[in-house]
Amino acid sequence: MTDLTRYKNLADRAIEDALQSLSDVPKKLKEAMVYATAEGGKRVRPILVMLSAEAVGGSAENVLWLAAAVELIHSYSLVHDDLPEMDNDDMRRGKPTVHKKFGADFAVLAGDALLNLAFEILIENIKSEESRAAAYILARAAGASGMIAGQALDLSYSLNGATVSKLEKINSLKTGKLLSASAASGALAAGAPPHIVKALEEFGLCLGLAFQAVDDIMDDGKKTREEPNYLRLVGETGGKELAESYTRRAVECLTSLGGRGKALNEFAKLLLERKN
Ligand code: GRG
Repeated sequence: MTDLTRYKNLADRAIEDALQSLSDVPKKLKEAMVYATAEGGKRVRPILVMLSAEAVGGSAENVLWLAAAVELIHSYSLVHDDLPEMDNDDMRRGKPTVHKKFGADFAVLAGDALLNLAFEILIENIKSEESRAAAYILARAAGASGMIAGQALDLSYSLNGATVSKLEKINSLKTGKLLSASAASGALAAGAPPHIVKALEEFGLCLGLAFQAVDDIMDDGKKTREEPNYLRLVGETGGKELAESYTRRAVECLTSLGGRGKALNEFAKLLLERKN
């Protein structure tokens, strides 16, 4: 089993460095940004970037810029998602949400600034055609036809008329896009050929669907809004079965990588079994 500690530490340090390198940031804004990104996050997306790069013969260190950028985007999305106007959550990662600690005004600003920092990192690291394409994949995935589209559809989706296939569509945007872009951009920046990038993109998408199904099951009863999720639509057993089947689909996408897909395969199974 691949030891993921090294990848998590690399991601933690890259995010810390990115935040520390910021100058002339008002104190409370910086504190909110650090708070939103520090401890507690599993760093799933950065790990996926690094494992995908290694699976195609690249190095984790060389894609740290992508790893940091995707985690900053993910962190901003959580800060905004927790706001009263969205999911209205008081707690995240076992501590008060950013708006509970710093106020909604600073939570909005901290989220904006994290997203902007991600783009600064991406632009600074565009040094080749591959890195440009990798940065673009991430930018598109986070945008109005990607993660934000998923969030928009999610907000207007009610239990009335909900189906698994509609839910799949929303989740593939809301959660799948960023995971898919993590895998594809990591591989692309490491020089993978188009058919491998495509396979990893599909891997990330299926992984995202599995990830969201597991998340829904774990979130049981914590949601304030009666939104459709796998638990409400198909129950705990049905949700687990779906998560398993999405994971199987994800793992099948790794066939073309042969033995080099082992760490990604193990990672997919670890995410399926996770308890937080
Ligand atoms: C633009 C106003 C505005 C808001 C953006 C786009 C968006 C809000 C939110 C994204 C949607 C979202 C929060 C999807 C949920 C994905 C998910 C399962 C998050 C939890 O991810 P983990 O478990 O979190 O990786 P950790 O804490 O480990 O980092």
